[in-house]
Amino acid sequence: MKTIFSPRHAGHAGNVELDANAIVPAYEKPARAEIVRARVEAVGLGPVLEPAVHDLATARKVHKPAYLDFLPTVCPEWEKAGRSGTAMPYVWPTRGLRGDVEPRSIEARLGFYSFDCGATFVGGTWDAIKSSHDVALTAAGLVAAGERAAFALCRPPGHHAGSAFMGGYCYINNAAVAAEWLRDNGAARVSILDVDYHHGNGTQEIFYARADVQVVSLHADPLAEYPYFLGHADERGAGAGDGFNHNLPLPLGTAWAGWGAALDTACGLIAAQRPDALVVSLGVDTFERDPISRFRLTSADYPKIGRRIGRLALPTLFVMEGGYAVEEIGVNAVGVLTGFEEG
Ligand code: FKS
Ligand code: ZN
Repeated sequence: MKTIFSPRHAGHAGNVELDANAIVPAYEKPARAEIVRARVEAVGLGPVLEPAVHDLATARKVHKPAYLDFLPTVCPEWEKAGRSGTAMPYVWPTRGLRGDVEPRSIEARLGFYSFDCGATFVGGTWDAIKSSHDVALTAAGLVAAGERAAFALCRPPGHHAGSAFMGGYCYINNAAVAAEWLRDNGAARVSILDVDYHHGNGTQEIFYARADVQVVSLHADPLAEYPYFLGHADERGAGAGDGFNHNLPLPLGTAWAGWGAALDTACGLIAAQRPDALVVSLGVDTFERDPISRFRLTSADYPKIGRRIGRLALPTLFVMEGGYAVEEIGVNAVGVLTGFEEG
């Protein structure tokens, strides 16, 4: 299968994150994407191509236009305010505060358009966000044109980004934009399978009231794990979308026995939906040695994930999400893709 990759991800670098009790270098760093690309080349998965430049017309359907317009203004405004280094949100309009009045200052607008402090900005961040979006749409185009599968090697990731908020290293929801674009280009029904360790709260929020995009997610139980405030099993969709959202939360410490069984359940739900295309939010932070996660999948398990997804026999777009065990991220992510091709 073809991989779409943009070197422009690399400008999103040198940012820091707040890690409970310390400011540390961001876990979501450029080496992640470079190591996955190197592994794609090492195993000869297929050609690695740069994305075409796309407009934001589809992104403006899944995100609030004012939110998208905000993203490229962050760094210029941050500098105008006399600040330097990483721009990071730190104050939010939570319960009891006004969430309907957009403030003027950049510090406040960062909080207005986020749910946590995990979406940070440095000089190259907007260009990387836009390139990641272009990667997803270019790869979606390959699937719409008849390829059995394509790999969007997105960085930054997207599944925590909702209609009007960023968070958890995510800005534009690449998988959601791709799913929406596939809907507009011949797919009557699309399913999204999110196998990242963390619940894809942004993807769920975006499609929650829709029946044409089914969202199925396997993730760590939000009672115990980030993003904490969404991802429970009783969230089944709303209105026309009732019954089209499926959460399979799993306990911390889950290994292949429990995870593989949940994947089987998820694939059954997808098969029953009979979608015209599948978008996989591919995170490999389910790995036993991931530094920020607590599942116990081994490198040998990732090809099994790919084989199971391949058995659905659907046109499939893989969209890169998380995975922070940088040394093994290439073997694990590409393991899913080679497993898919064998199956
Ligand atoms: C360490 C605490 C972890 C943020 C976790 C974000 C996870 C992001 C992800 C994505 F796919 F989006 F990249 N807090 N400071 O892996 O779900
Ligand atoms: Zn994750």
